[in-house]
Amino acid sequence: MAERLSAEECRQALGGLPGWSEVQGRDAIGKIFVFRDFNEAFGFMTRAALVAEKMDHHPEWRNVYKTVEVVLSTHDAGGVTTRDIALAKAMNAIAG
Ligand code: H2B
Repeated sequence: MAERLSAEECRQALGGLPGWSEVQGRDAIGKIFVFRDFNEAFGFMTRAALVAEKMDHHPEWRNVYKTVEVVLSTHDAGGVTTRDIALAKAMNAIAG
C-alpha cells in the first residue's frame, strides 16, 4: 500500500502541480478546474474517469456547469500519497 506523504513531501510535490493546493482541514489535495462550457468540463471528467479506473484510484469531485472541483486523497492510507500526485498530474495533462 502507498504510504502517506509527509507535509514537506506533499508541499514539494505540489510545487510541480500547477493549480493544486492542500485542502483545509484534511489530508488531501484539491483543484478547481474551469473550462469553457459544460461540454468541455464533462469531456474532462469522462477522460479522467477512464484514467482513474485504470489506476484504480478514484477522485472525489463535483461538477457545476463548467467547473469541476476535485479533491484527491488515498482513503486506504488516510491521506495524500504518491497515487494522488500521479492522478493529479494525469488530470492536469488531460485538462491541457
Ligand atoms: N481511490 C482513492 N482515492 N483512494 C483509495 O484508497 C482507493 C481508491 N482505493 N480507489 C482503491 C480504489 C481500493 O479500494 C481498491 C480495492 O483497490
